[in-house]
Amino acid sequence: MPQTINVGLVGYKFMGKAHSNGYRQVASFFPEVALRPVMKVLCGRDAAAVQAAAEQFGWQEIETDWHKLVARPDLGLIDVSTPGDSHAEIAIAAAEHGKHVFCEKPLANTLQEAKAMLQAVQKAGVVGMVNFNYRRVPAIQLAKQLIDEGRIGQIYHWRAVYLQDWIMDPSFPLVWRLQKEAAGAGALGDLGAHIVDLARMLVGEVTALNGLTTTFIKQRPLATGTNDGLGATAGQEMGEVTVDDAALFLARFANGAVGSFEATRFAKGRANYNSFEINGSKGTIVFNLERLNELNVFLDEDAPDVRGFRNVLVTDSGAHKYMSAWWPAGHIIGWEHTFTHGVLDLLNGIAAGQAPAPTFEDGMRCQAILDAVERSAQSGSWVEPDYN
Ligand code: SOE
Repeated sequence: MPQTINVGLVGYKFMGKAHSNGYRQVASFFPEVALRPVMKVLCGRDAAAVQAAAEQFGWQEIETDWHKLVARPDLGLIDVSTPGDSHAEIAIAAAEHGKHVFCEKPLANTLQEAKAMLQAVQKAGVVGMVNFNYRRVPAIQLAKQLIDEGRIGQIYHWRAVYLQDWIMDPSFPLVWRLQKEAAGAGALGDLGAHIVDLARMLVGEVTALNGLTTTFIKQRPLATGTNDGLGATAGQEMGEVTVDDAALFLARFANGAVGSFEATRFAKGRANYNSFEINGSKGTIVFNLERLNELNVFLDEDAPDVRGFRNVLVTDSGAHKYMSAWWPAGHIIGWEHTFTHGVLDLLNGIAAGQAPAPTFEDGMRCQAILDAVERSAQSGSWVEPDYN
């Protein structure tokens, strides 16, 4: 009989749904997974809504108080899929109860919280993993492989944008993602965090940066009813937007590469445009989430007469990470598969007693970079991330 682990998930909206799908799919497609997740308890404050979500997603029980959830002796893994303002307290309490922790990105709302979370998992000796899901797009894994094999040579440039447009209407309400106390930051933390994490995985550590942030629409109608960004409606009263609408920065990496990063919610027509280009001494790699099964590459190693940019369809079960579990070559996968891949690596990591990347240490380092962007935006000068 395969070994199992009982999971308690806090949060049942957008991310709760995406994580639930990961737990549901993982053993069906990756039967070799070292620990099979039992979808034991779904947790949220509104009992009726959590009950409905538990039935929809396939959780056995519900709980309305996360303090009770993390104290349950039958649970081995706590998944934190709430807005950022509760990540630290839930994750720290879970670690103190000896639970492994899977936390939605970004790890925390502040660098101080991220450091406390890292300390808590280290002290408890439990696995702490952050769900930066784009690491687990097979095409991005191929980019990593090409870099690790030296096939694009020394990296000179990282150029990344993460663009959305869902809050451009000035009458769009002041949902939690636009409030600093709840979300920590705006486009910087929500979208910039993803491209920072990818840059750290693909290029290396950021040593210094110079950034700017801006808020184009400073007042918005307060949200009525739900405050979660999907079903929220605008009321009469106005409130202040306390996060950035856009953040841009230039960075230096430890290996000598230089990079540019842009995260915005004001790029008309770009619903979820996450793209990067890496230029090395022997090749170039281009990725665009809208074509997530493809990697565009230019490699000097090709014969000169056919050398040029080519699109690799990253769906080959023999050649491409995670793809042997899914469909025959050419049968593409989607955004939700990245969550299944994350859950797979998490469960294998727990079984092996080793936190898979991105660990809480990676999450803290990402937070240090976001923190540095905010400090630089205020001072107007180059700053160094505080990793200590
Ligand atoms: C909303 O901006 C959002 O869902 C982010 O929170 C996710 O992390 C990103 O993957 C897609 O956009």
